[in-house]
Amino acid sequence: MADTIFSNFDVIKFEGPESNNPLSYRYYDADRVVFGKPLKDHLRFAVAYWHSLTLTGSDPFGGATIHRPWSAIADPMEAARGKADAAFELFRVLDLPFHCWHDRDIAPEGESLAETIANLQTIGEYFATKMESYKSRLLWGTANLFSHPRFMAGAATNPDPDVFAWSAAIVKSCMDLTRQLGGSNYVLWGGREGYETLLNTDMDHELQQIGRFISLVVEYKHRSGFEGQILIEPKPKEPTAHQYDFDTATVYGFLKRFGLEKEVKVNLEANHALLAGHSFEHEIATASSLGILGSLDINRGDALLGWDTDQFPNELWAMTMSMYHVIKAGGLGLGGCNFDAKVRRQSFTPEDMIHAHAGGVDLCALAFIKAAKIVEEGKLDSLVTARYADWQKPYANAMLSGSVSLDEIAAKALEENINPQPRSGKQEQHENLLVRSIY
Ligand SMILES: [Mn+2]
Repeated sequence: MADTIFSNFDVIKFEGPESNNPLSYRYYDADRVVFGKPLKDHLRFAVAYWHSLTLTGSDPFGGATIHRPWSAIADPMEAARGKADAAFELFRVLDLPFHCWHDRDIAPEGESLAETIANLQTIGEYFATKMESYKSRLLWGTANLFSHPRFMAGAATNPDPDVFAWSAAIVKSCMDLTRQLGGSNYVLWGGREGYETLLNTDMDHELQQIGRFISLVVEYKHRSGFEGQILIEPKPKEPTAHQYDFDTATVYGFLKRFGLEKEVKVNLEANHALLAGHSFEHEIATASSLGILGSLDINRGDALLGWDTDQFPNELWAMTMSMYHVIKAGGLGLGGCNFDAKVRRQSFTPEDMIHAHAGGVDLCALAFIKAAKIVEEGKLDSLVTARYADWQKPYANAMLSGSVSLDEIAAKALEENINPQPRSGKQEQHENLLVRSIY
């Protein structure tokens, strides 16, 4: 094992809620069986390579605070190997089943397109060797089509067709590596797929471009024999003023327009939901209703800051609601819970990184256990079922099934002189149920 900044830490173990060890799991008992399956298979936790190994704590007002020893290595490919050594040591310590990457997190850009792709393949082979001796597997791969200046006007939606072609070549190489490393999903995050101003933008043209791009990706998925899911990650804004993948409902709209709604699902992020003016559970429930729930990016935003802060989650109420809707949707399948979360700028030590993940994992595990209990007890469900019970009556059922017309409904309503009375929504009763189940 290489000596890295994470190598001196022991594996984080489940020690139960009474443990005084801050570097332990209190609630994440990976093998605990819930609904016939161990927690680790429900939650499928993943460590995000970019936040945990790449970002340095810099923000628009200040530079790096987090020391990355491999950054001091002059040869970029050696630096990438040093980073991978540290990454797999972090995965060992956290003992979580998966990790996720962008191509630029794991391998450096080359002097040409060919060299860039070759670099990725070389480091990919290094990853394959690592995965022989470490347990961590690939939840998903993705391409960084937003950092380099060539992407400043987008990737698939760029007015320059050469950028579209470059992006296609890069995405193909990332899909190939994801398949070779046994990844469960391939994610498309349109970092700059949007516009700054309509004054210089042909929106319809750009929408046609992104529709074609995703169709090409889906076609290549089938031809290359990749058995994982293709996912799009909605985000409403930032860095662009308006992104085309605004939220789940918007993504579904363009998937439907291009006939891709059975081929592509969504990777939902809590902070992106907030930026779109939604809750995380709203996005999960919407995706579930549309049949496109794919995977989760676990984090939280800051209601006071209003930008994408990607903090580790610590809100039990919100996460329990989210996990409740995940369970109601039938689970995450090939997806999982990826920590798209970063430590704060002042938390620059390797130990801070481990505290952050340990807490985030425990919060999600506890939320899942609580949500499972709420589903099992069935009290909340039965209140909701009761609210809609009258729809089981034959006349109501006929209105929904399409067997009666608008004028027939109108005639019957008049004939029976119906006079609906207000019914309580019982919101506080439902809220009390949730609070009593959580605390
Ligand atoms: Mn985010």
